[in-house]
Amino acid sequence: MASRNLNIGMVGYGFMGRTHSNAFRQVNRFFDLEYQPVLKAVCARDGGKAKAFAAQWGYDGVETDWRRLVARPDIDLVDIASPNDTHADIAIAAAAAGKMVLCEKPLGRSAADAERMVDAIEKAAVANMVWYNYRRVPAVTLAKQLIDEGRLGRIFHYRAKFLQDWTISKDLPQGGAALWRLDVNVAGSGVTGDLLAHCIDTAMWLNGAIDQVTAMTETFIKERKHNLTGNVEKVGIDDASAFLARFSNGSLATFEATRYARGHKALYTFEINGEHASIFWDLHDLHRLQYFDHRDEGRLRGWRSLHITDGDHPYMKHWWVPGLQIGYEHTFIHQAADFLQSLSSGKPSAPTFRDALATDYVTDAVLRSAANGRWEQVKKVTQA
Ligand code: SOE
Repeated sequence: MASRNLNIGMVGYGFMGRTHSNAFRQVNRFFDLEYQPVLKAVCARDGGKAKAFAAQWGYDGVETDWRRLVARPDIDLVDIASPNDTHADIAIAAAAAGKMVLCEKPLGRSAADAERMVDAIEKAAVANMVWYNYRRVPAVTLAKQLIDEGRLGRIFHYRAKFLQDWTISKDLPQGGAALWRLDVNVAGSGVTGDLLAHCIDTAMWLNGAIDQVTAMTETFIKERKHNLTGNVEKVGIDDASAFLARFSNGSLATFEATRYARGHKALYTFEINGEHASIFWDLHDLHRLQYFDHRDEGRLRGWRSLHITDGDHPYMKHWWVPGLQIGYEHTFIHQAADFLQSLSSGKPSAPTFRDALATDYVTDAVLRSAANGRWEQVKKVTQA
């Protein structure tokens, strides 16, 4: 039974505002934690929408200016689930006000934004975390355990893809609610920051730092009507992005993301090939991990399809009975649980802002390489 309240101020009411709010509401029902999130206030410029969101998710009240939310003495933690162009200002102000700060990915629109955020957070010494939720898919966490146990041996290859198809129509406008991801001034980049950032975060968590990249990007639809101005404007985001990479451990990688892969909605996959074993994971089948171990007896050797629903699989003892699956929303609940647990243990919950800066360094290098056609070195994050 939780004994300490943690008052949450949520900024944003879109898709991510919902995933985070759901996590805060559910987490104490399934995890035994000292801290209990209390949904104090949701903040959005549109007061009507903020009120509707507050009623739907059970927030006590609303704010229409994030500066007021950040200044409120009754808020312990500011959670940033608003578009990318708001992340830095809110995080820096919240840290200066002594609040804990959680932030939706990517941390900044660029590494320069993210560096300022890391400085502010660390100067204020406040608890922080970035919502790279796919680390907490039980099958992905199991992949991490298997790699850390050395079961794959030396890693040779890492292959990741994140494929979508929702922006193929040239009539789709850019900008404004739901479509800010297509507006470069708000998003910072296209699929590089939105989708590849997930692949990069998981990849570096599983396989260590990335040293060098060479990339290509493309914007297939060059102009779109802008929802806020009503004018047809140049599209500044990358619609597709692919890169080759070298990891510090000597392994080679390919990464690809696009919103133009007809038939694919959110096909995030990765495959890792090691000396002894290989792993494959697929978001459309997220409760399975494919595992091949060359050391198995020859007659029985083959790809195993592990159903990650047993109590001895990561996180699963908190849910139903073996054989019953969980889904996408649970990854956010796991991340909330790990964060709340970290407040009790005093050990940071990854990915911290500093961890997420490393991902922004890679996405910056990818965009630089796509622009100049050369291999780019990736700037390294030093540990604080
Ligand atoms: C884009 O469509 C998007 O919603 C990303 O912004 C999320 O981070 C990803 O998890 C699913 O796709």
